[in-house]
Amino acid sequence: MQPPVLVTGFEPFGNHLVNISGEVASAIDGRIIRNSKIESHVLSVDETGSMFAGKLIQSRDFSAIVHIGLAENAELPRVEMRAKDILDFRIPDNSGRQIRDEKISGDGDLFSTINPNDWDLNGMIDHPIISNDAGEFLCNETLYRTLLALKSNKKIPCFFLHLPLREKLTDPIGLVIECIDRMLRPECLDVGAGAIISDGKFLAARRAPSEKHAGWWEFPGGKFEDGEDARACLVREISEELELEVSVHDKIGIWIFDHGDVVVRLHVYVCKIESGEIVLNVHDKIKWCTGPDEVPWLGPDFKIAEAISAR
Ligand code: PCA
Repeated sequence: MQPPVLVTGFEPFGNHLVNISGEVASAIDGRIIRNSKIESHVLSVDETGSMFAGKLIQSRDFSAIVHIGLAENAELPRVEMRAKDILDFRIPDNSGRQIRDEKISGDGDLFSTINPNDWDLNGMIDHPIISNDAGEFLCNETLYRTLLALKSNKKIPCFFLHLPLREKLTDPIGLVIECIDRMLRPECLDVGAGAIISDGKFLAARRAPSEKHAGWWEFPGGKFEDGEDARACLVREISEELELEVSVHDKIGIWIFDHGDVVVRLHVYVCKIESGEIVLNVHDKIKWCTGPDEVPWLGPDFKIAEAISAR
């Protein structure tokens, strides 16, 4: 097992009788995600609560830290990327403390230690958005104090998830689990995938028996090499794999796909053959397709075939 994942939510505050954040945190206590057990705590909405995690991580090791809170005016879940060095409470906290326009440390804003570019946010439950403003109340204070305590240990992924009111969410537990999964999974590998189009058909290639994922069909392409962008990568990969010289045209889209051991970000572009005859170096068969259902695609390539067919 890996070290646990620390998840915190809050008690109700202000005129709220419930707080979705504390409920969700409690509901997932003890669950295991990618070999880490969730350890949940419901924090008091006051200075003690805001310091809880920062203190805990002085003596304990965690794989990831997720703070959850209620953003009463939000329409969508917010992935808070910045903790501001300011507190300005419109209402007193649960201990009666009301701070107006004061800095927390005076050292400036701090930033969450996650990389949401690797998260396929658009495909996640309840469509979370990136936010750079966690407010000036306890949620901001809590994230700030934890990031301050983490300053010397940037490797632990940590962020704050601000949830809207319960009725605006379809599956808050599912969303938090997805966020934790994203925090614990390996970083994305950038891969170019070429939709080689000729006479209105696109090329599918089957991976040879000696290759990983043998027998499955894919778009030709591969990992970016140092300094390459998607276009340069595609020109090189298609030359290596098929001995074709291609030109790279429109971008079809970007797909993030989790294979379990690796997570890939596929950059898909239309390619046209400029010269050469196909020689198969890593595949054992090709097919010119007109629709998405003609071969068994590897992982996300079916979705890509659908997107190409729809064009
Ligand atoms: N939301 C408040 C504090 C506790 C909570 O759940 C905030 O947004 O600061």
